[in-house]
Amino acid sequence: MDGRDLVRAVRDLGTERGRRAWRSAWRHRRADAVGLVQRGAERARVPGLLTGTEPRPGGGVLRFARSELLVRVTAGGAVFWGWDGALPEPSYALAGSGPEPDPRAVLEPDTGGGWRVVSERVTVAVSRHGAVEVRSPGGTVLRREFPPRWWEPVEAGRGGARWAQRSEVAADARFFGLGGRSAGPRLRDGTYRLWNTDPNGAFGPGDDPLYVTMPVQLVVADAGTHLVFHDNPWDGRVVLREGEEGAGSGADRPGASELRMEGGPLRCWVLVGTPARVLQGWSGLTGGAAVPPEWALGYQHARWGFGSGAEVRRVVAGYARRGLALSAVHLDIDHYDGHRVFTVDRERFADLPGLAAELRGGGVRLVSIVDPAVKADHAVHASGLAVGAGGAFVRDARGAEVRGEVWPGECAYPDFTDPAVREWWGGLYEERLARGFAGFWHDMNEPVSFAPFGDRTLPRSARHAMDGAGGDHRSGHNVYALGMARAAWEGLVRLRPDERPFLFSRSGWAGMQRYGGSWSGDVESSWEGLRASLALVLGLGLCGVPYSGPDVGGFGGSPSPELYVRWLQLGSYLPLFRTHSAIWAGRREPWEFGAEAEEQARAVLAERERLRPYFLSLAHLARRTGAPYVRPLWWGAPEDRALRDCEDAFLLGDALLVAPVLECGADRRAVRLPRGRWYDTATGAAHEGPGQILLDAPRGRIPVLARAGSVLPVRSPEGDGGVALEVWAPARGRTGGGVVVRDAGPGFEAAEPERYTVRWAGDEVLVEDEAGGRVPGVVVRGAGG
Ligand code: MIG
Repeated sequence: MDGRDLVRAVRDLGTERGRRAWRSAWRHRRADAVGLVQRGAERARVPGLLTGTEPRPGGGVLRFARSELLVRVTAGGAVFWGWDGALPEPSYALAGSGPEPDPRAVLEPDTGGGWRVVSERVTVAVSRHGAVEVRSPGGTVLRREFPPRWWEPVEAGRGGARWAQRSEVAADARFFGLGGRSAGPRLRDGTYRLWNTDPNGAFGPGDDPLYVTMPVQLVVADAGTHLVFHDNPWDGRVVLREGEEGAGSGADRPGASELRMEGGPLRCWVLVGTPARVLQGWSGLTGGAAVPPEWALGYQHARWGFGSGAEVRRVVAGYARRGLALSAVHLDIDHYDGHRVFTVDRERFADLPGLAAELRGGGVRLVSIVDPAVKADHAVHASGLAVGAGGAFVRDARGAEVRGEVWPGECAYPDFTDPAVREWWGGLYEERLARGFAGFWHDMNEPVSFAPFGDRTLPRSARHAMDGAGGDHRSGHNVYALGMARAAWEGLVRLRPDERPFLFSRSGWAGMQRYGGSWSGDVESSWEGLRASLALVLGLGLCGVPYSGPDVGGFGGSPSPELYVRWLQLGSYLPLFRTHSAIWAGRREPWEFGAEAEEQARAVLAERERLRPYFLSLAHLARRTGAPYVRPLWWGAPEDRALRDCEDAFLLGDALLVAPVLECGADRRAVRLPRGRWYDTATGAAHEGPGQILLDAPRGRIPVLARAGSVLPVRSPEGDGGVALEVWAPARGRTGGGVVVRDAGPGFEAAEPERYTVRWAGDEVLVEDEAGGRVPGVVVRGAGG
């Protein structure tokens, strides 16, 4: 424990909750002392030399002296390989059973005694020592994985193997992903742990790991882009070192990544291609992202500590009176009865259905926080005990319920890796729907158990069903929140089949996008926190989770009006646009920051409303194509190194480039442009990329540029609530176009993409639909220049 933890631990002894947390932490330590098998002496192993091969669909099995490797290239170009008999299934990340093998991909001899599988999109080559290379169709090596090493207990029955694998990438490569990392989006040299963690208080750029970790790396280099996913939820570490060109005596030093896992299968998927292709492949593997309901793309206000229904009414009325658009209000744990999940404090929130209906009349939805831990004295606990053979809650190695300490007091934890438990839990949302809640916000699901020392989660020896496979918390921890999200999603779809659920979760793992999004958790109220919150959204998007956003203003502090407005401006271009704050933090209503800030906020909220159809279209496109709404500038030009290193701006869909102000006192900023013409949406001025320009960024706005030729759906200027197409003129002699998806309803109705082309016809910009028909009522901008 470091000094800060020690101080906290001693201080905690002075409170009842603190004393209970001490007891809980001791219990967990004891549980592990008796429940975790000591590994004893370990023996190291490497594959040894290749002894034989056997063809299989899409590749084959390569036998080595002390291991074997299955290589399979699939029809879509995704590559799977698994050591020691690992297969693609079972997997918590995959949406189905994985793509079919490519019938044309066969294992054939390579030079140097190795073997390879050649396919249209990728070549996989295996050396006779067990190194695996992924090459582009042109033969360039994108990634080289050295033979893995295992460490196994010498004595049988003392646990599985730990393993490590080292890889190399190009010297110019940049690393992204690994889930939500505050230090990103570009992941610099360092160690990144794979263990979902509540940082316990506000976090900044230096805090790692955070709530959502994933063994997913997106690597961008001149030679190409690839995504590598080690499908293994165990605790692990990734050590990254960027390469260097002309290092040492002028030779390149490759980029290096080393993965060390505490257990679990050694298997991985690799996707290669353009960023768009790679993300499309990833969403094909792990499932399309849930499309949030239309209202969840509007502005939302949350607070821990609203205190009462009356205060909620006051806040909502404040927005309405000032004509500030508000889409939803989120109730935190203080609306529960004694912090018990699925209850309501009837004194302070009397008639919640009435409040919900009243807000609904004004177009405002209610969202409920949902914590996984269930207080031991709660009726929900009793109902959980009746689930399946042994009850719904996680047990220890001796069969006793594992108890932890959370907000309600002593709690039990549903085992979301058990299908019967998921079904029971999903049914509990019926109570929430009956109270009038329209959406759900999952918190504390790393999962957290307060502890003055040791890990603030369940003991590693705690048992999980692991969907029939059986396991302990070492394998169940990182997929805990994923299972909770699945339970809620499936329950909500059962309970309310005609509406898409709105769900977002603090913790999660690869594949969580199937059930909803995420948010950046307790990001600190500082300029560093503002920057970190963008890094998280970008990083999660590149790991396949497109819907997320920060607590506007930061979680725990009182931002200055300037910081608040800058945060609101950034947040308004991110999918989840929500302000939130801790019970001890300053207010976040726009009018609390003075008249000037209020006016600036008004413009921000109005513009978000105008762009809401665009966000909805991006949500549908994210599900269909895997492309996140929020993309790094290099998305369409990964070979542009300057873009690769640009971390303070992003693309919103195909049409917009957003350059938030992330520095205190700035009133202009440099903006790096990808190739092509870009219009400053505030002035209409056209700029030609690639290159860097300087733009004004007065307190009231941040630079937003529109790509020439783009088409985006916006709220109609007629004020009738309809959708209009906004089109930005292509450069003369060029054409443009775009894909727009509109909601076909609040449910799962198929929404068909509409494709438009844009061209000059004489002095006019013409927009045509797929049938070549001229589209009327289009707002054309940028045609004057
Ligand atoms: O231990 O529910 O990140 O958004 O307001 C803190 C209270 C628990 C942490 C969440 C935060 C939420 C708070 N929760």
